Amino acid sequence: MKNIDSRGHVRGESIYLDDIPELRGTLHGVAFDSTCAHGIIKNIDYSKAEKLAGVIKIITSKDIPGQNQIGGIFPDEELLAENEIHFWGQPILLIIAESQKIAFKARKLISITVDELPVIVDAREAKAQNKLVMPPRTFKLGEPKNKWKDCEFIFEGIANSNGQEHLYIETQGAYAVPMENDSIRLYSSTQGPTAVQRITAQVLGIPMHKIEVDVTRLGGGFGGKEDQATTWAVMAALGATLLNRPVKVSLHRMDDMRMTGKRHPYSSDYKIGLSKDLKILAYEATFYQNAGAAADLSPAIMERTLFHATNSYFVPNVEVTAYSCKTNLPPNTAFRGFGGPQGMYVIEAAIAHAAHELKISPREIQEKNLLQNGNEFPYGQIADQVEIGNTWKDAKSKFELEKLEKEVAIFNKENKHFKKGISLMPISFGISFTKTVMNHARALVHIYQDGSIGVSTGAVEMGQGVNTKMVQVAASVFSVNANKIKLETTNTTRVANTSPSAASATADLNGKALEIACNALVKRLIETASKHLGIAISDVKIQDEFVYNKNIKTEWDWKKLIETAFLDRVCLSENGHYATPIIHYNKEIEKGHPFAYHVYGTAITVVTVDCIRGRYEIDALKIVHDFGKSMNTIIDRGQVEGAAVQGIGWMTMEEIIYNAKGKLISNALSTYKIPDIYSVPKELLIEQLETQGHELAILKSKAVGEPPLMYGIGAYFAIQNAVKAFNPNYKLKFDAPFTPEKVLMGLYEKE
Ligand code: LUZ
Ligand code: MOS
Repeated sequence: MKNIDSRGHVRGESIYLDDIPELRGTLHGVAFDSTCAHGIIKNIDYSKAEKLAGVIKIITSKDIPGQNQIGGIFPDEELLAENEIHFWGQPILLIIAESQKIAFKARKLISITVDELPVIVDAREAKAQNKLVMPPRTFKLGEPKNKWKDCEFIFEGIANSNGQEHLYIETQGAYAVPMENDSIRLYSSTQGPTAVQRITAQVLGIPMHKIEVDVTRLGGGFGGKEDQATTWAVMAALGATLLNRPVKVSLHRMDDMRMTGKRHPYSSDYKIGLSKDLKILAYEATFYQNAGAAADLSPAIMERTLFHATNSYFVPNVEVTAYSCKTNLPPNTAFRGFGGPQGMYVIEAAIAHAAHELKISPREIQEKNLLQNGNEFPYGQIADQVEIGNTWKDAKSKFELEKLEKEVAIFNKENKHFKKGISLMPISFGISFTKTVMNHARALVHIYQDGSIGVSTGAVEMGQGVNTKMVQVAASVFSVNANKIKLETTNTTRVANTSPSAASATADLNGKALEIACNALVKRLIETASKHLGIAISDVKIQDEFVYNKNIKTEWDWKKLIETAFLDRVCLSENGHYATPIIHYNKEIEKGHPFAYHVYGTAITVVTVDCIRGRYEIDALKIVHDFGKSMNTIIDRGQVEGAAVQGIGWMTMEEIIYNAKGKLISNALSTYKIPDIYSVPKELLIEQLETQGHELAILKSKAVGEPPLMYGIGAYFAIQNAVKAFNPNYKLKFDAPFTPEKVLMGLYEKE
């Protein structure tokens, strides 16, 4: 089935926040933000700005009717800074004007004096000063401390990975419209409508039922709108409440880049111990997560780093510890993979390090330690239905790995100024919110009396195709044509208390809820048909919009069935609720079964490095991916392609730079490079693993949003192998992204 949005997208008719027609009298909000990263506000002078024609109001923290508090996990983040500033770009005032242009002009007229305080931008420095968001956490399996003496080889080192800008095409924004009786309708470009509703209620000091959040779709989220869409929605609602007029806040790209958090940079220590036959006997790692100036989702992200610290390998003795370090950067936040990639990168670095010293290919180590059924993860879950070995085997055979390796070797022998590198990257990603209580969803289904169907769920469409999948679920349960089904906007009045669309789990959670609702309706319809047609309930079947008696088609079509049920006063609406079974987790002992299942895959990456210029191209990315039984191959392949390229961007070229004072230097698309059409792999092959799929995946079609991002990690090691092929003096470093500058330095590094 084609993506239901493709026609609208291509014709420019799809509705994003800025496409919502503005009501007469709509005002525009722009944040005035801090120009230093840490300090105490001494004085703010906005008298000139206030007098500018078209400026309606300058809102300060004192105008907030409820709590000046937007923290999602911990209450540690003000909407508008009152006294102390914690990061460069922190909102201090909200300017409301007749147009955004006027508001921007007014912003330039505001002056502020701040008593500056010391700025910390580095996670390890924050840890040294004991500035932590929360106490550290440790996952442990076996006894690594006692195991080192049994290891034939031990290697230790440091691996750093940098942040990543979400760069959703649609920037953050919201539009608030005052309704009667102090209610507000809030259109928000958010992955988490309920989070927006809850925090807005808190800031305005009103109950949640006064706020209706409505989301048609997002122009991309990638995690950046899981928690941080809230800020802007709350600002719009605050303006609308104080002025009783519609208020829109829609961020300029550079404001968005400066004021919002990104993927967390990590600096990590690793220690890996291997036996003579290359079994990983012990692994220790300490992760220093750069959380930024407030908790945001950092504690949960830190947790997922620990969950994925051993990637696709079984290691019998593991001890991994993570610190969430408080710095003066914008609060870092969810980003596709949610800390998982940062954890996986470190063990891959440890393996690359070991292989380098032992003068073997990393894949010999990788292959010997792949996870198998019955293995225990460091957090206690027992691996089952493991597919990593199958994807690995398939990748090797389908893509003729040995031939590829030979070609690379020959190329490197024959070429002086160009070198190729190859790597393998296995992935295993746990599916479920790691916080068990978040794993539930609801769906509301109406069958209208003409037989057409309206579906509302808690899922937010952000380009990932979840709405198309929801249509497929309803169409398959009802056995009707997809054109009978309309996907409604995501709206907190229709579907309440939702978890954000995140964790790759949106189609599973909302799809299962929808399946439950549809099945309940089908049951009622079957009873109706049975009663009127005199067929035993067990013999009635609805198929392809007809009622069947056993396998014989009756006269009754879908329309007749619905009409009759309606006249029989049968309820044609249903609210389905789903909560993932099986999963549980005990934080006290750091053991449990947090994931419904895992997604597996293996990628082969081949690169060519230009050893004069330090530039590189990704020649090929060849993937065997475990889709389960994909319910929509086009959409799912699109997710794999997009995620893999995003992962490559993170590992190779996207370089977020803050200076020592905490100012974002890579603050626009001229200074922050993301993969373009020239930097995607020249050859991108995706093979589906033959598998039955998993019962807890919707229609056995596994979650696909985040896992393939981690294929991109392979690019780092492929480039490194090419650099090694050119320069025997190159000293192994794990400092992503591997930018052309770093490649060049590596190519000409001396003994
Ligand atoms: N968000 C969240 C996520 O709140 N919890 C998670 O476990 C998660 N995992 C991936 C992406 N977003
Ligand atoms: Mo996400 S990182 O699944 O919002």
